[in-house]
Amino acid sequence: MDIDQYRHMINQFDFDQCKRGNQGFDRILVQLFGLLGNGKSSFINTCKYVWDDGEYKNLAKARGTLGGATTVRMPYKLTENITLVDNRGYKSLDPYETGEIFAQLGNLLPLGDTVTWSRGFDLSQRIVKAEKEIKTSDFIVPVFVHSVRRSIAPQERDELQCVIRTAMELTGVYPIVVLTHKTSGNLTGTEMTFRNMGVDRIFAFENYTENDTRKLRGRHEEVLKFLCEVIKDVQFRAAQPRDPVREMKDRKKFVLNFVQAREAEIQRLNIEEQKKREREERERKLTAEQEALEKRARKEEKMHKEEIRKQREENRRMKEIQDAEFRREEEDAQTHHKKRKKRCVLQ
Ligand SMILES: Nc1nc2c(ncn2[C@@H]2O[C@H](COP(=O)(O)OP(=O)(O)O)[C@@H](O)[C@H]2O)c(=O)[nH]1
Ligand SMILES: [Mg+2]
Repeated sequence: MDIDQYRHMINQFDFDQCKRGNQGFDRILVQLFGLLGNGKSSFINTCKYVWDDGEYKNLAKARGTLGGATTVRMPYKLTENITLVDNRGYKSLDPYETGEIFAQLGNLLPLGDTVTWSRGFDLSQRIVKAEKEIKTSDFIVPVFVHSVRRSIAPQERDELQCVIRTAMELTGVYPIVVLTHKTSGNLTGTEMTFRNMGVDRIFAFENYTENDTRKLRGRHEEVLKFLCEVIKDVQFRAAQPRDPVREMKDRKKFVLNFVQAREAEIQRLNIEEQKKREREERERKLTAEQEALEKRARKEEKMHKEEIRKQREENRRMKEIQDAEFRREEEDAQTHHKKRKKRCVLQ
């Protein structure tokens, strides 16, 4: 296909034209998710730039500092039937952030709303509250955005795989992976990492950015090809019997269960931590008591030894006194005896 054919396909896409009709769907929601600063907003800008074919605009507010600044779940309409969503990027894959990711991906939180990471059951409450505002007619296509500049550590690989698998269970489809910065990193290695996670649709791009807006046919073509692949995927999935209302309910149930399991796990970990702290405190007290006892025993033994030493000293002193007394008495007796003898001689 050439550029015009791609454009035609994208422009013509309509759920009414799908094999089984629209089945209740009226829009493809290309849901971008991924770590902060990996190029989600830039990819939206790129898609808009290519599709609108006008001036480059930083519509999705891609940011250079701290890797990104998207805090609102923003929709960007591409065609009548295709909208791209710039979901809030996350910093880490902790259970709170992943809970929010799944709520966003499941389209359970309103578009255009500020996304805040929340603790406890707050997320469940927000999902329940948002229920009336959310359209069930959106057909979700999850797209994970990752920059090849970022290497993936082994532990992160497992976490990523878990997030991608859960996204698959939630939306019923393996997320498409979009690799950005394709000319300035280890593209082959990164592709391999995602393939090993079970991802089979990977697209690599060099995004158009404010510093790089020169239109390139190859780049334009790749973006249009990506959008056509999204459409083909949707057409394939929409050829099966679908029920958007039930699917939305299932997604809601899935995320609420996730939050509940997360809270139960956090509670279990908290109890374990509390028990560990109590055990450590008890052990610390026992050790302190033991040490105090030993210290007292050592002190008593020292005092006892000191008493014995003093007693011995006293005994020795008494003996010396007695000996001295005895010697003096003896000397006195001798002197007395000599005097008597002398007197007798004189008489
Ligand atoms: N050279 C180049 N820069 C990119 C590419 N994608 C994103 N950037 C830059 O990377 C930074 C973060 O991108 P951004 O789109 O804000 O990331 P987000 O947080 O995922 O939305 C911005 O400075 C972008 O200009 C790319 O493919 N090539
Ligand atoms: Mg962003």
